[in-house]
This record gives sequence, C-alpha cells and structure tokens, in this order.
Amino acid sequence: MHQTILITGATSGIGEATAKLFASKGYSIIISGRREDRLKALAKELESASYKAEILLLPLDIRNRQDVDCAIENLSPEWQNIDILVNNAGLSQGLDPIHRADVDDWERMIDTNVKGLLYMSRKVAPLMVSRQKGHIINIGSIAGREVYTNGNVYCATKFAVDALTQAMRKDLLEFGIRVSQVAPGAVNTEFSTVRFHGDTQRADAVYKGYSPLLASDIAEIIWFVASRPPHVNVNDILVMPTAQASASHFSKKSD
Ligand code: NDP
Ligand code: 8X3
Repeated sequence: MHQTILITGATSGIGEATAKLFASKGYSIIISGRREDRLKALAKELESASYKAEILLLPLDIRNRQDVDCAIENLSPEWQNIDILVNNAGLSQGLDPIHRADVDDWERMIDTNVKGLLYMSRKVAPLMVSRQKGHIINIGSIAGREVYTNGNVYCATKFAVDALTQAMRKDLLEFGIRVSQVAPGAVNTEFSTVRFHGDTQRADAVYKGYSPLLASDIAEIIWFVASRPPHVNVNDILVMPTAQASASHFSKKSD
C-alpha cells in the first residue's frame, strides 16, 4: 500500500539519511527544513531514476507556528494522508554553564526542539486521528536521559521530547496511533558545527578518536521502528556508539 512520511529537518544529517532510506523503500516523502536549496537538491536526487520517489518540499522554519499551520493546512488531500511523522528537526546551541550561557541560544533550542515539535505534531496528529492510523517518531537523545556538564538547556529540551513522547502515546492510544522515540548518542552530522556556531575545528574534535554513529545508522533504526507490524509499537530505543557508555563517558584513542 502507498505510504507517506513527513520528515522535519531533512536538509542534513539524520533527517536527510532517513529521507533517502524511505525513498528506497517506495515511500512518498514530505521533506521539511529551512534551507530550500538543500531541499531542492535532495528532491532532485530522490526523484531521479535511482529512487523514483514522489517528493513534496515544505520549506519552513519550524519555530514559526503560523508557517507550520499554513503548510499543513495547504497540503492537498492526498498529501495530508501522512502515515509517519518523524519529528527530527532540532539543534543544540552553545555548551556553556548556566551562569554564562547565551540566552538567545536557549531561546533557539526551546523554540525549535520543543515548541517546533509541538507545532508540527498539533497539526499532523488530527489528520492521523481522523484516519485512525499513523505513527509519530520523535528523535530524542541520550541528552534526554542524563544531563551532562554545560548541556543544561539542550538536555532539558530533550527531556521534554521524552516526556512529550510518553504523553502523546497516552493521548493517541485510543485512536490506534503509534508513538515512538529514537534516542541516539553521538552521531556525526552537522550537529556539533551548529552547536559551536560554525566552529568546524571544535566540532570535528567531538568525533575524533572513536567511531561515532552515522546518520544512516539512525535512519536504519527509524526504518526498523516504522516497519514493525501494526500491532507492535517500539516505545523507545536508546542507541549509542560502541565507544560511548553514557552522555559523557567515551573511550577515545589519541593519534
Ligand atoms: P543536523 O544539524 O545535521 O540536522 C538538523 C536538522 O534540523 C537540519 O535539517 C536543520 O535544517 C533542521 N532544523 C534546525 N532548526 C530548524 C528550524 N528552526 N526549522 C526547521 N528545521 C530546522 O543534526 P542531526 O541530524 O544530528 O540532528 C537531527 C536531530 O537529532 C536533532 O533533533 C538532534 O537534537 C538529534 N540528535 C542528534 C544527535 C547527534 O549527536 N548528532 C544525537 C541525538 C539526537 P535547516 O537548518 O535547513 O533548517
Ligand atoms: C546529541 C548528543 O551528547 O551531544 O543529542 O547531547 S549530545
């Protein structure tokens, strides 16, 4: 049966890898993110002979509630049949103690990771409720299980994702809608470059001396979660690099 997935934050990292994997499985895909040029390039690739996927672009800033509302309301009836929503768009900004961190960084993380996820879910969940089917997969983090030094607000937003995943599962239970969380440890994406405001040297150091997870590793787990039979819901998966035992406990080799 024809299936549609909406992936937020598809311009990079985990979201982009997930779009590619689901395209290879024959899904129609709504790809969202702020960088329209990247959405267009991804759409071109996924529509090409190697994937032949049907793609819809939803360029938007997930922090803008009105834009999220309009984007979902203006989907054609066919594209509103969203089977899977992957709430993946998110970011970290800064790594500073509570008394020195930049409050603007805090606002960006809360607005994106918590409020953005809520705006999108609030518009897509009713579409799923009306069809009595659907699957919401939230991308949490090890940072939503344990706090680490200077992780303060980023960790708080991912603890919120964990809480919201549990809450959504209860609220949507009677409608047969599955709600899952995939919570990774360190994944080598643009995440650290964004956290350190474009300082690629500092970002590269995060992934040195061990094998971090790759975006494709997480895409495969999202696929596993999504492809269980309808009576099976994977509530939660915490997945780490073999060389990472906790949020701040790594086995790294120096050069
Ligand atoms: P990337 O930086 O590579 O990707 C983040 C994606 O989120 C981009 O596509 C970006 O698109 C999108 N995004 C960010 N802000 C907004 C916004 N305001 N509106 C719309 N889209 C936005 O990082 P990852 O792939 O690693 O991150 C994906 C998710 O995984 C995040 O929720 C992150 O917290 C989580 N995660 C990451 C881990 C890691 O170690 N990398 C570990 C655990 C969880 P654009 O900039 O074009 O808007
Ligand atoms: C991203 C992983 O450990 O940098 O969520 O917070 S971590």
